[in-house]
Amino acid sequence: MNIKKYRANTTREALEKIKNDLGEDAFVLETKQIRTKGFLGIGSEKQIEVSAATPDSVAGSEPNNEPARDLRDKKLNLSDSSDAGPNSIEGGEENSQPEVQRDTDTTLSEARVQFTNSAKPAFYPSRKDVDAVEISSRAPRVVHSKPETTKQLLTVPEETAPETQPKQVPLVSNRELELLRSELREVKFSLSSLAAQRGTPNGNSVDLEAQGEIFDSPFYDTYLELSSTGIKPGYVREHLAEVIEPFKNGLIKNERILETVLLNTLSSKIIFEEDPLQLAKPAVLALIGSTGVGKTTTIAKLAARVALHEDKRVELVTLDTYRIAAVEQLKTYADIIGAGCHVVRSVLELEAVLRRLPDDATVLIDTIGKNPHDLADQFEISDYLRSRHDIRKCLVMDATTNPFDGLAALNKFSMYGTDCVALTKLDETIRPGALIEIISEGGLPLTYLCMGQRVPEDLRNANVENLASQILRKDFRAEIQNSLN
Ligand SMILES: Nc1nc2c(ncn2[C@@H]2O[C@H](COP(=O)(O)OP(=O)(O)O)[C@@H](O)[C@H]2O)c(=O)[nH]1
Ligand SMILES: [Mg+2]
Repeated sequence: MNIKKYRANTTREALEKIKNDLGEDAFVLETKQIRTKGFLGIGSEKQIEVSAATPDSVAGSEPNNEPARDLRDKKLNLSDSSDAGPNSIEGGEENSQPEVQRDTDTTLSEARVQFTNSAKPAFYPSRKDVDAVEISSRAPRVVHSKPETTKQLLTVPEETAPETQPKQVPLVSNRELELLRSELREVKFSLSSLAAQRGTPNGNSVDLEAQGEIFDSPFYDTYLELSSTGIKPGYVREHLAEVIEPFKNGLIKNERILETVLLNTLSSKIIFEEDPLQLAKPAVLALIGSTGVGKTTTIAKLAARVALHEDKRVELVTLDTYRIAAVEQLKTYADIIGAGCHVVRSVLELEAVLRRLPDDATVLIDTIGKNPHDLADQFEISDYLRSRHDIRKCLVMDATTNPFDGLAALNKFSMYGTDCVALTKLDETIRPGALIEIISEGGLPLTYLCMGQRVPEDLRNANVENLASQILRKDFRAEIQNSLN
């Protein structure tokens, strides 16, 4: 490798030297500004240092000589860069300014120089007396040299060696190695937790080898998107693993993967229950739950649906005498719907009202909203309701609740003998899947879905399709996509 470095006050001077020394076919490898040593830094001067090689030596670093030949056809212009700095190399065309990488540690700019005495392109403000060297209007190709070649390039012949040898930086620092090691540890950790999931609670083992493919396209997008709806990533992985083979066999199309995985996840994790109010024998339904989760509103929705759409008799009973407004709220709904309304203050009063009501009436009981961590004064009513198997107890859960509080509510309100769950405020969260694990683990069937304040429109019976379409709402997906990007 015959590489030489030339120093001069201007690039033009350096190029002249190169031309005289190496001939007109020489290649410029690098141009940089250096400072000559002075005495204790005094008297040091700025100079231009140009590294150049003859075509044979550069072509030799390529697997074949094609690029070198290509470059022979390209005219390159180098202007005097002593004013503008060593990196200021511009294209011959106006507004076209190809940048040449000059980092000799890793790359080698393949700019072939042809010296012309006539061309004087307008490159720099101070171009008046510059004898320009032509530069290609197209950006020169940056060639990544092989490690050995780089090493060789860094070995500068003695007579042209610069005062300060470029320092060879180690390829990987100790810190990077440490980081890599800790990342490896994390990967191992994740793999072992995956392995621990091989036996799922329902006995279906998850194929660990198949799970590896989950992290490849197109499965990984589905994994990310469904996980970000709040559905437990472990559930998503489990059901993604099931679609890998059908996808490979062409049984599932790419655009159906997400939907298929979601439907499979929901139907395998959640028990969906038919609306108990639709059964032949009208049911008595009590709504239980924390303050403000939507019990009274859901009662109004249910009452309106039964009374107005099914033209059946509806009786509303409220135990929520703690707030006057709560009684008024229920009475207002009862008036609009044309339902009976009864206010009771004790278990005895409740029992008396229930006994009086006709058998053909659909009875909806509104209970007091309570902090699930403070149910000490609720034992009487909870014992009563738990003992009444003919009264269905529906736990109302707000879908915006975080899973930990959801789990607490599910456990605490179980003292009422809760039989099913209504999920409200699905319209208020982009992570409607977050409570799915809680409901699934709790083992209670899901009965109703509420997704707004409108009575009775924003009420659906819970089933796989209704819940899936709520989770995949277009506006939510757009937000999820934004957050993923
Ligand atoms: N966005 C939305 N708001 C709801 C939903 N259900 C109830 N709400 C609102 O939540 C608030 C509390 O509802 P309420 O029925 O009084 O709760 P309660 O204390 O459990 O009886 C009210 O402003 C309702 O309009 C729902 O599904 N979506
Ligand atoms: Mg209420």
